Amino acid sequence: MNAANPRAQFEQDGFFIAPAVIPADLIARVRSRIDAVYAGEYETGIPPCGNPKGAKEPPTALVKIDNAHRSDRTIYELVTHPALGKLAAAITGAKFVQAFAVQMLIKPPGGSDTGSVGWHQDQEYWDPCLEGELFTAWVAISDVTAESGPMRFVPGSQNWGLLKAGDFFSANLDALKQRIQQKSGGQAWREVAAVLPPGGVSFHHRLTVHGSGPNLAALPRVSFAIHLRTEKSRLREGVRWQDAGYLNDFNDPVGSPVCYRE
Ligand SMILES: O=C(O)CCC(=O)C(=O)O
Repeated sequence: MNAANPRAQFEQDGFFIAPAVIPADLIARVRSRIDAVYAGEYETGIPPCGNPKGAKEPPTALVKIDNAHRSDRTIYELVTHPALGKLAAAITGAKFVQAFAVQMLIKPPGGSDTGSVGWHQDQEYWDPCLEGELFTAWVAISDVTAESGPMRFVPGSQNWGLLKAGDFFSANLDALKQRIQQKSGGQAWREVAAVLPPGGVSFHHRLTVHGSGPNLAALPRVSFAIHLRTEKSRLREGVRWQDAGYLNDFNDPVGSPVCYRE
């Protein structure tokens, strides 16, 4: 791991694991707002995608709530924290970094594979709408240990091209691995777990293969995946924002806040 040169590390591996960059007091405030949003309390009056009425019971499967930063000011503060934007710019060499979608993720304890995320490349989901330099900052809110089902990255897979062989929503990681390896032409497969303290952040390229297994720890694994773009990205010709699902219009400062500008 080349911690002294995050950009070189990101280019080589397709991901970079940073130490804690978000202050502990903000993480603590965000943690309580996650429970509020999960329960359906929307501070700004704007509901997130995928949780219209809120939930009464603790989750038993992976919870993925999109764009909670539009619903809650503390979560917006996390997404726009200057340390995050600065590091994102350093990793990519960008002049401009903007968030265009945010996933709030709760992986419940209990070891069930309903908490797993299947191997995939993020670009599989964005490709119909977006092109260019896109990547993700994944922020740990809880302590993400080897037992809690951390994200795992396949180093170098950002160079395999867009394979369209993954599936975020499948728990059959072995079958997906086989399919992806086959489509990649039999590339060597190695996995690195992104173990992170609360406030720690990992960054991954749009084509890096990643997934995660069940949470075998005692507490929920809680995080945000903040999807980012640089000035070298764009909405595809002919695509309209109203057809872009959970992706926020780049011209909407609430949905797509600017995280860094040179
Ligand atoms: O949280 C996970 O385990 C997977 C998240 C993910 O797929 C992403 O951040 O792109």
